[in-house]
Amino acid sequence: MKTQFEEGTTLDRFIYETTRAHPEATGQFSTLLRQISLAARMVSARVNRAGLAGMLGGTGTINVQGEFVQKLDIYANNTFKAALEHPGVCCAVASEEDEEPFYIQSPYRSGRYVFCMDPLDGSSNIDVNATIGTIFGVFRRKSEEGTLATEADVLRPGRDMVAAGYIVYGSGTVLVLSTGDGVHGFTLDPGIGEFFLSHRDIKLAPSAKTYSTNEGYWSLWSQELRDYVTTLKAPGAGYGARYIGSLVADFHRNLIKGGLFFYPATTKNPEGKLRLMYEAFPLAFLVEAAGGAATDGHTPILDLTLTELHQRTPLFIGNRDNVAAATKALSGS
Ligand code: P6P
Repeated sequence: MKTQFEEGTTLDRFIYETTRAHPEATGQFSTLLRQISLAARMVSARVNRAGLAGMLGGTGTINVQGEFVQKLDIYANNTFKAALEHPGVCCAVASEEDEEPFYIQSPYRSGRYVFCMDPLDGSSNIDVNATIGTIFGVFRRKSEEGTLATEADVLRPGRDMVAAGYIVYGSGTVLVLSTGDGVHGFTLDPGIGEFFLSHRDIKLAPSAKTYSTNEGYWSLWSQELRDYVTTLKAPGAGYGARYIGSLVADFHRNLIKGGLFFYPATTKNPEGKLRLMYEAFPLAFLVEAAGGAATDGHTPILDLTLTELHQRTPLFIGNRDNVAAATKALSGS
């Protein structure tokens, strides 16, 4: 029987009810979700005080992506890693901020799950108070629990992902999560530090009339993509454009209101800019669970396999028919 969650359900109750439906559950997955919630609340509190707590601005360092690291990036990265290390439910944490995976070892137990994350996506927007967020995905390890995890546990096909979500730190803090059975959103009540169900069973309509991309790269796009976008802008096509420049915020708007987001391959970034493991895979997991689709312009994102930790990919994601139309246009057919 599908558990119906009424408004006012806390995230904790959602976790309890969801895992209760799986008698074989050992409690590791519940603990993992609770630790994600804890880290999310800690990062939310810090992001919302950043201006006051001297957390704005850069650290003066550059990360493995060659991106200028903001103080909040480091705080978010360390906070999620610390929350996931000691409970013994994770064996590895792969982060946009770290060149190599963080393999959990003694004195902590090497647990069942591999956690991948962009700890603070859109961080270039921090100093202008635009919405930023954490994107994460979860795999079940392949190697034996209790042993040191290996690269084979981390470099996985997208279809191996068992859960994914994100937290947007905006006008409110919203955690959106799927464990494979629907997509649900929880809004933080900062007064009591609890997430409450606010977006039950998010579903995307087959199509939408919004597109979201950085058109400043027009001259770097393929001719097929320019021709496609021209049809969206044609008189009477009825499309609107929205672009924040923070993937997690652009995706969240489109998940709630509908829309096609794309960050394509360009002559400057032939592999695209966005990362496969901890941006495209989690968002593709969510969008498919909500009835949408995600491709790299040709192949469903979740059909791809990670071969390099920080591998990049073009990304077309959103309502099913919009993604299909864009993908068809890129094929030149
Ligand atoms: P551009 C933010 O830096 C980010 O990684 C994503 O969050 C966002 O979608 C993209 O880059 C924006 O890139 O080239 O449009 O500034």
